[in-house]
Amino acid sequence: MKKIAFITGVTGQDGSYLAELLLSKKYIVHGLLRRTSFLNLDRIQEIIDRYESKGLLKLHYIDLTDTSSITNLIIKYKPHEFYNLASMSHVGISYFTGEATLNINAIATYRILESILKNHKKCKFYQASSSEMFGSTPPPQNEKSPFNPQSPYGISKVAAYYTTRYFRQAHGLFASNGILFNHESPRRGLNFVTRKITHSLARILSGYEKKIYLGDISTRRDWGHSKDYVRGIWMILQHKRPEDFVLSTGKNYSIEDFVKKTFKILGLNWKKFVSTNNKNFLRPSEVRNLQGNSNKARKLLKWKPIYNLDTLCLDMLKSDLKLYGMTLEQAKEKAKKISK
Ligand code: NAP
Ligand code: G4F
Repeated sequence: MKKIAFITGVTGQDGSYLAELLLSKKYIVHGLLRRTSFLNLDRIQEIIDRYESKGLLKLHYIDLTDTSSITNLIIKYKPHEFYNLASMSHVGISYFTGEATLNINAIATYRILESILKNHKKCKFYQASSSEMFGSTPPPQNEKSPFNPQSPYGISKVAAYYTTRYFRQAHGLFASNGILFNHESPRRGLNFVTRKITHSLARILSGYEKKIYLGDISTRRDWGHSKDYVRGIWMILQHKRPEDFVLSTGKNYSIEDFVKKTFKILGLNWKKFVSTNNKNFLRPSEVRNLQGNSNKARKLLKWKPIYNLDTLCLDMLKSDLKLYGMTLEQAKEKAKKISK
């Protein structure tokens, strides 16, 4: 019998890669998405075209503030695995939308777990926890490091993390947290810093923009590739016991390093094209330094990332250049002209 998986946040970066991975492993995937005024299926259009008519991918509208919209689907389809990836995932925006962020990220996790407990206790549950929970705790951070969240987003993720542990410890659910450090890809949202840099650089070369306006570029992150991390997410639910795991590369770089690497691919001097410390992108409190220790996942799950920061930057830049009709070689030629 085919396994059935539910994915909230299927239209997002990780949700789309995870859906592809599970379909390649012969799962039947149910993607749970919210209603938007303009359909937002770009990241999953390819798998919709390939799998929906065969009944292998089904999409359902839900609302994370509406328990019955989720409960009805759990009762009807009895999923083997439930991946809770939906969230208001932008840290900077969470300072302006704190209440909604807590509702979607934290209380919805409680709603889903309570529904699983009442209606389908055998279902395994994955919670998308975040390195942002460590906040000001100095690196390296692992599963035992204390949480010191610095934003409404961080607070919401800590609440969801403990909710997941509570349903595991008090009620015996197979419920696990993946504590994932930053991971990026060509499908990353445009207002996260890495994609903003690669996408804006492609626009500069195409003549649509002159400069990239950033905030604090001295903060440090441990960046991996989403494709590597969704493989780890799946492995966490295949482990024999429900447990919490950090996924990270173990290396960290500043935002400035990311800018330098990306511009270097095209031989451009970044200082001519980047403006920093713009107040629109500064946060009331910063997470300055994230660097994960993922030894537990590497040992118990045999997980390890394939991409490093150089291959990640190249993948993202090439993809954004392609969006603007350029190959890497053509972009290098244009770069020579604009740097004169
Ligand atoms: P993402 O690209 O921003 O995707 C978020 C998904 O959540 C989208 O499908 C979005 O739907 C959905 N969503 C947001 N608000 C919703 C709501 N009110 N109701 C229903 N769906 C809603 O994020 P991601 O990078 O794939 O991250 C996946 C998860 O991992 C998130 O929970 C994030 O917080 C967590 N995480 C991410 C990272 C990272 O570095 N990427 C690291 C640690 C943890 P729309 O498409 O309609 O907006
Ligand atoms: O790309 P960011 O917005 O990612 P952030 O805040 O680290 O959050 C991401 O990673 C978390 C895991 O640790 C996830 F849980 C979360 O969902 C999300 O995926 O910002 C990275 C850094 C920050 O220090 C920010 O202040 O870049 C700095 N930054 C500087 N200029 C900027 C900008 N960030 C953004 N988004 N835009 C700027 O112009």
